Amino acid sequence: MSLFSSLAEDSSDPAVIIDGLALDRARLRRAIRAHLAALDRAGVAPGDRVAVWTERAASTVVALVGNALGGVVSVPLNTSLGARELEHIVNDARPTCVIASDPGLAARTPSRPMLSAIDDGSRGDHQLPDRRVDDAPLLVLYTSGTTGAPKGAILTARNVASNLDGLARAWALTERDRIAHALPLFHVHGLCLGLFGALRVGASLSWQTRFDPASLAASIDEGATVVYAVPTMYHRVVELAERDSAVARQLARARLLVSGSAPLSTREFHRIERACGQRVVERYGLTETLINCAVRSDAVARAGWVGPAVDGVHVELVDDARTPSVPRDAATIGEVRVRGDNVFAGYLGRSDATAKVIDADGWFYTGDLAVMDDAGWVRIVGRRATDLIKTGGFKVGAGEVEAALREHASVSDCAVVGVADDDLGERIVAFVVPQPGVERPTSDALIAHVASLLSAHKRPRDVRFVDELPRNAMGKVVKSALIAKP
Ligand code: MCA
Ligand code: AMP
Repeated sequence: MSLFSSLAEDSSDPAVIIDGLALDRARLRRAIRAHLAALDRAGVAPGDRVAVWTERAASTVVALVGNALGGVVSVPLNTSLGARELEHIVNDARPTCVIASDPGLAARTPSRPMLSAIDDGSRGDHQLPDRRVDDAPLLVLYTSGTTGAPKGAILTARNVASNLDGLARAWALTERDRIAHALPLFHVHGLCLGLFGALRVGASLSWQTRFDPASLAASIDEGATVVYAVPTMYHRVVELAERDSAVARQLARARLLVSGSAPLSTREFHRIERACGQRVVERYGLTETLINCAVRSDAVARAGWVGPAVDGVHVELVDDARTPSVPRDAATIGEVRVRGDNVFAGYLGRSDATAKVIDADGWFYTGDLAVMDDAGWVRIVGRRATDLIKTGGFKVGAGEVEAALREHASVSDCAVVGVADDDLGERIVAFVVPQPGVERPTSDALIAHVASLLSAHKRPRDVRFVDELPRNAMGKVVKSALIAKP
């Protein structure tokens, strides 16, 4: 079966609606043909890696879908990438070329040949290449770890297609659905589940390129049946729905509200149910494994539970010795490990790091701590690493932010932690020891400094100046003491 067979069929429903502008299947096919012709002219061959600046525009959709169909491996780039992170990704992924429409973005990646994504010179409706579901790489997605720079997770066509098929069964997705989301296209959630997921089942996608709670809710009135969002977005939508009954009525009309990328708090789950009568369906995944567990649309969602394994995924809880002896009693905590076609092909050029997370039997160790009940439902209760922060649904390594802060001349020492936050889930807070004899920087200057080197979402939201950091007898910073600080 091919990856996006629905694209070949015509439908009265648009394939993608971008900020209200509809792109039907014939128009999308034409734009993709033109894109593939441009890749050809640039000498890009199947299997090559091509970086795509994920601008908030139709050109991004065309480039990402076109690359997938042409067998070209996309490396999506967040448009807010700072200098240090961009340099790392380009050096690590070594893309054959970079796709950008915006001249400002094109100028930021000067050492690579540049392609403008929509070259609409072509006329007529041509057939698209038939991309089979194979084990060749489809995407390289950069994801943060506890230490060091982000690693490129290689996802194959089979990883993505098998997982999307499992999710389509879990949520009874069909070509009659319209999925609405306001997520970026440089991560699994917006790109794989949202864009590729809609195309795989033949549903239409309403992509809002900027998140606005009222517009996301309004998309349901405009025909969306399913909403994909991170908990921060649901938090902001329900704040609005509590004040505005029209918004609550819009939410009530959705067939399915799906939350993922971070835990949806019990409080928000109940608030949403009170406001609009809908129980949000949670699902749980990682960049490296796509989605492991999902509450099915025909089940009764329970606050805090992410549901059973998605079809095709094996999910187990293991103890510290990696033995699957953890009872399914909804109380005993173990680490989640998963196996199946969903598990990625490894980190680009990092067999050492890959070997740490995948064992000889193909089990991937998530680092997430959970309990399981006797029906196989999973509740995530924490994670092994304290140096990983989930903020607004984005994963951020504390070490990466600390390294960026240390590049500032006025920082002598620092420690970065995630502090519980009603809106973002976790808020990045930096504790900074100023360099003696140097003028103390403002918080805003340090925040802007981090944003200039990394992505905007990796910037601290708070900077606290301290004389020294709490350390244990081994000299290691005691982060729990910092998190506990008021
Ligand atoms: C503000 N901005 C700045 C600064 N201050 N830029 C530079 N320096 C500064 N000092 C800019 C930002 O660039 C941005 O601009 C705008 O201000 C607002 O940014 P921000 O404050 O970060 O937005 P927010 O309101 O905090 O964003 C909340 C959000 C966002 C919309 C919910 O966190 C979000 O999109 N989350 C989605 C995360 C996601 O997709 N995760 C999937 C991971 P501009 O507006 O121009 O950008 S995949 C995954 O986890 C797995 C597989 C799974 O299970 O799904
Ligand atoms: P990422 O690498 O950005 O895909 O982040 C993956 C991590 O997000 C997982 O290891 C979990 O810690 C967290 N995560 C994703 N979805 C959920 C969820 N529904 N509940 C709790 N944590 C989640």
